Amino acid sequence: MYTQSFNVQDSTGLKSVTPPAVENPEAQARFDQKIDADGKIEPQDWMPDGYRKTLVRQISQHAHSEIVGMLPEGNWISRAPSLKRKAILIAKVQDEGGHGLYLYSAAETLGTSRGQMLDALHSGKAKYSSIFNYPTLNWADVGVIGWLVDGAAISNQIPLCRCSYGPYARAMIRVCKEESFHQRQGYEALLTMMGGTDAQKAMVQDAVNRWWWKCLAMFGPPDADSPHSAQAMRWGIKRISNDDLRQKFIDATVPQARVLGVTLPDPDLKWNEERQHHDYGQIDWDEFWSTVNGNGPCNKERLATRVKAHNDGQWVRDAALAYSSKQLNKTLKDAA
Ligand code: FAQ
Repeated sequence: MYTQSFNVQDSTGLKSVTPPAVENPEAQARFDQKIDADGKIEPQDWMPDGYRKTLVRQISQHAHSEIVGMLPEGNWISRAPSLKRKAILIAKVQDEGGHGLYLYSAAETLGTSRGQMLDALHSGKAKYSSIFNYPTLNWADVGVIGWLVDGAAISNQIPLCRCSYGPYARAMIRVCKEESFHQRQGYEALLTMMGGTDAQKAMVQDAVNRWWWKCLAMFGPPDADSPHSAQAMRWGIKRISNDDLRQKFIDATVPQARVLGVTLPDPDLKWNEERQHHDYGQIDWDEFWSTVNGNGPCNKERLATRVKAHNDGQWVRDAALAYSSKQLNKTLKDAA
């Protein structure tokens, strides 16, 4: 359903960028050669400063998204409608926490510590996905997050399995396998509700109406307004542009909505025979930027919850450090 294929047109509308200054011509030539040959850059390899910074920015934002992304669904663990749904939801939320940890580890290989990344999140300097700043109002929202939010995340993340930076690409392979289970469990939960009462069906449609446009915005600004895309694609970090991924996601989701029996809330959504893609309506980019800049419905609550969880966990980090220093002292004493 969500493939590695390149069956989208080459992006032509990317914002143009000035190539970064060359810091070390010989090393740069070796780096360029590897990128052109579709090779992998590893932590010990020389890399341009801009490449390192772009990766730390993207991977840490991605890690923060996974961790903050635990919150909207986590709210529903104690209210899941059955033991089976509760067990599935606990496993899913736990997986998202694991994804955050692989990603922080991948970013650490670039020389930025987890403490620095978390400080940037907690002080509001670092971004995380806009989608996690909206509330989960009823149980259907949990299914819709699985189907649409995880579906959008997979569409974006599958090409990252071929990212030019080795540790990120390898982390993404496992993440995508788990996201695939997340998408399916959400879709299956919604299929069950759509076979239920009229009230359940209305609940699913209401959740789809509230989440659809927000999911389309997850892919980031249009190519023409995306400051990072052109260079990130030149470096083989991003493989498919924001607009092309958005299009792929829409084309994959329309038939799934039909099977489910819901209407996607866009009167302009229709198949375009000439383009062999669906046309779709206008995304509200003002709302997107307002949310990204901290003014969405749940931004303050999400950040406060993360900061509190981090502070409440200080004793665990202190205990782990005290234990490891005790072990080190013991080893040194035994060796003396
Ligand atoms: N939200 O030039 P571009 C998940 C920012 S994981 C907030 O296009 P880029 C799993 C962007 O950072 C979801 N900010 O930037 C899950 C940049 O700001 P900066 C997260 C956004 O990096 C499911 C500025 O706009 N996935 O859902 C957003 O080339 C269910 C300009 O944008 C990833 O992070 C946004 N939606 O492309 C968990 C995947 N879009 O840094 C729990 C990896 C853009 O200049 C439950 N990341 N911005 O201050 C990426 O692929 C890319 O970073 C993009 C953005 C595509 C997100």
